[in-house]
Amino acid sequence: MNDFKDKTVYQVYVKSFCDSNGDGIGDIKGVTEKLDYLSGLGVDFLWLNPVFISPQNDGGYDVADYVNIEPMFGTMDDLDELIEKADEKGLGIMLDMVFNHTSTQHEWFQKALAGDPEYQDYYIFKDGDPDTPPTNWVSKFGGNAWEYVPKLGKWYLHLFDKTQADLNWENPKVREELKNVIRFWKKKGVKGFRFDVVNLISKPEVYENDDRGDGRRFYTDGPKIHEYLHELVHDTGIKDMITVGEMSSTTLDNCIGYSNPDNEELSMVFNFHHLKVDYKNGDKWQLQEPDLKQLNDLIRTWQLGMQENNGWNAVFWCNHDQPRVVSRLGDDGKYWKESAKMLATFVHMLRGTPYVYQGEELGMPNAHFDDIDSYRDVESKNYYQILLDEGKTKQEALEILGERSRDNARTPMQWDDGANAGFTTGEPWISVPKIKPEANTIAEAEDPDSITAYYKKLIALRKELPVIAGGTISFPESDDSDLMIYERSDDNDKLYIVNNLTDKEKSVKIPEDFVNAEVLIGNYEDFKPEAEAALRPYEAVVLHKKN
Ligand code: TEU
Ligand code: CA
Repeated sequence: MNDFKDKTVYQVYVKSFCDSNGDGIGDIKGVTEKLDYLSGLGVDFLWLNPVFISPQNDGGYDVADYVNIEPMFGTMDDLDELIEKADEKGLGIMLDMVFNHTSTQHEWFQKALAGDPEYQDYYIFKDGDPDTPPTNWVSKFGGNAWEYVPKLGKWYLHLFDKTQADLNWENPKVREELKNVIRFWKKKGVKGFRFDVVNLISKPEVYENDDRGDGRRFYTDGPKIHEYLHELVHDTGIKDMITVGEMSSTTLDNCIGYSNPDNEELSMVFNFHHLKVDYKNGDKWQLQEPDLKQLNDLIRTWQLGMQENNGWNAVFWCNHDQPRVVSRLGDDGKYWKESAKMLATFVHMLRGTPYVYQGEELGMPNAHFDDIDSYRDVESKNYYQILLDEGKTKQEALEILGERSRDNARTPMQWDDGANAGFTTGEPWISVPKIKPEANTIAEAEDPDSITAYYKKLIALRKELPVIAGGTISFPESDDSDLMIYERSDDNDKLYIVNNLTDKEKSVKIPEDFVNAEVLIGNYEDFKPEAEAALRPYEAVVLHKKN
């Protein structure tokens, strides 16, 4: 079930990738136009963010019709063409299945609103009086997670925006409808699926207040989650396709369950624990410096835990919800190139299937927006208001958004250094960051030492040297959390990977076996693999020996 170890997935946030018709919004034809660029990177799959009919209250994660294309992104013919042309270049298309909730514009929800009890049972409606929501659960986008519908005298659950109503997976009809969506796209020739917040679909039997938190403990990795996933995958016959689940606030044990091939659930999972090491008190909206000790511990625990139990991770730093990693854990100023390459090495040498998010391979930085009007994301706008209500000044609130907003990742793909970075000939729906115009595809194609060139090497090495895809991972004893060190090994080869996570010079002890070993790849010239080796700021190096 896991033939995806030597593959690399590239994520395309269609809305910001390439605009083919000058309306300022990226579209499916734009992706087709750039297939040469994408296949040139050496990646195997393209995961497209949702392109289905949607009012776009949450960037397409509010789906109103799962089997038709949102006109701003193009037509079904456009998607058919993309699937076909991508296939010719050896690129498989993966679609994003948002099955925890639908848009309130979806026909099912509209029928429910019109009073049809059959469709009310597609969602989670609870009777109640208008002043007291059924529980105190908090929406991931802020505020209470229930919305009252006066004419029905009922509340409905929305773990995200109030226009994203949670589906009732207890209802077998709902499960069958969603299977039909998978069957439809499978027939179209898509090669895989990403399942949005899929570990939130199984809700508890009893809805009760959470006296210790925001309610997530009741529905995260919920009671029937493994059963539902197995059923979805088994009944649609997709167990041999690439499938990745987005797992919100999950546990290692559950992720082993989701991805161990014996269970016939998913081929791999995303978790986000390593992307919370700069959350103060676990709160995304409170800033702190990244805790490198915690980062080291999390990587070690998850890598070893998944390995021991035959689980499989999707490994990544970036997606459309996360700030740009070079700004976050690296340095988008002085050590821009070095830190971007080090972070790439870190992820691509781990045990797991790597995901590259558009623009990451260019070292695109955070948006660095300095006014609220530049933001587009519903979560960012909600939290701006919440932060002001909590007593923060506008300046403070903007500073937090500057670090944490999802829009940091959603700025236009930088094709060149011209107007709007070559993304559109019109007015882009969101602006290009002011810094780093040099992070563009033309400049990087010309520079053999570019961040893109480095990503290409990493992606190619995965196919050339099997130990990267299939080797075991181990972690030497180390008490220096400024460094991320690990070893990969199979019958033929072994690798020693050292990453300096800081802008300081560091020294590292190289084990005897690897002293004077070949440097497979690194982000500086002339690394000397001596017993006591010197590392430059953000230096990454992979040492290679025959086993
Ligand atoms: O995201 C799930 C999710 O919980 C987050 O990454 C979320 O953006 C973050 O926790 C908020 O602080 C997925 C999609 O990737 C995201 O774009 C959607 O908004 C969300 O589900 C709802 O469909
Ligand atoms: Ca367009």
